[in-house]
Amino acid sequence: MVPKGVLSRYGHLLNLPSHTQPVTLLEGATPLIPVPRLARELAEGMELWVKYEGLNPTGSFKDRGMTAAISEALGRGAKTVICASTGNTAASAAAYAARAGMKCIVLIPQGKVAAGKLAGALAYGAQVIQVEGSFDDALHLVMEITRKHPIALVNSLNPYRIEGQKTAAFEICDDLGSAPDWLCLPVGNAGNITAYWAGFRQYHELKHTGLPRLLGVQAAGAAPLVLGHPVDRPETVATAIRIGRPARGEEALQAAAESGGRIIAVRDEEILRMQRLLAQTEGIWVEPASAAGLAGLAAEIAAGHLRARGQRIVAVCTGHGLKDPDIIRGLPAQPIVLPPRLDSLEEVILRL
Ligand code: AN7
Repeated sequence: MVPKGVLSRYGHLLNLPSHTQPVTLLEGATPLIPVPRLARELAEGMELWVKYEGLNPTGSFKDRGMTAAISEALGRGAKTVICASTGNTAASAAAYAARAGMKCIVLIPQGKVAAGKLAGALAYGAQVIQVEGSFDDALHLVMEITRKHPIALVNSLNPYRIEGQKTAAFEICDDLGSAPDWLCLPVGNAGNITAYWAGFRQYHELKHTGLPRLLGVQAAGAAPLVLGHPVDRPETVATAIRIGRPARGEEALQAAAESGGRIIAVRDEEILRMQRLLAQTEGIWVEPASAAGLAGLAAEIAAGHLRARGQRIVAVCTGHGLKDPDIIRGLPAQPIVLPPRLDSLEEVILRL
């Protein structure tokens, strides 16, 4: 089979203008991995899968929407694209812009972007600007500047980002044969949950695949959709979702409610515990934000709010663990150092 990106696989289902000129890194077709050992840790009799979006070309789900947004911008003749980002959007925009031969400018909150994401944006040749403020400040700036200058905005306010990101919902239905009972995912700027809901609804109308309930999960220190008001100084270890004014917040709340699901918050400790549990029971290492969906699922099951028995549940793990190596370097378990001697090695091994 010839490898394809999401536009050639699902383009006929996406609302993209005819001037769109495909720019792809063969994103999508990420694995839906059964995680039975983790499932047993959380509840009896539940079927659980991880949609491992960290395996996209730049290491996050953002590539699905970015192939669409950059393809549209290129076809329209844009020379420069811009975005605000907590990191993954920046790396993705930088890569697709490079492939399209366009300039890319990214605004990131100073000191709050994980090392692998900043490195990516620089490696792909973007002009990186650190803003002395939050993601929300950066997003405000790029919205203003794109009103004044002919620069294409590729944040998820761009409708083509949502079109591209719908393809993850299509893939899940194609892999399972129908929609799962629940879809759990992290929520930051709220583009992804909006796109999933649009994708599931479209597929259901077309193929009667059913609809999942959505469990959107924010970090407790950055949970405007749970609190019901913006958060001026969002804080969380999951820097990807350190967002206090989600651009598509209303749509996210509506999607969750329409689906019969909800948006909840989990503490940083729960996120980090789930990151470790997933890596150490299933061999799947994701960045902290990406463990939030599963952490929320675990919390809902433990609180008796979600009966998991007999349910088919998909957790979206949005970004790769390699994006944020510093989190792991801060954990108690670190390498030990030994002289190159057999007796020293034996001593350690016998203690394990
Ligand atoms: C790994 O890159 O907002 O709710 O600027 O990187 O659609 O925002 C990233 C968000 C979840 C939340 N998981 O998705 C950005 C940015 C990871 C992320 C989210 C992000 P949205």
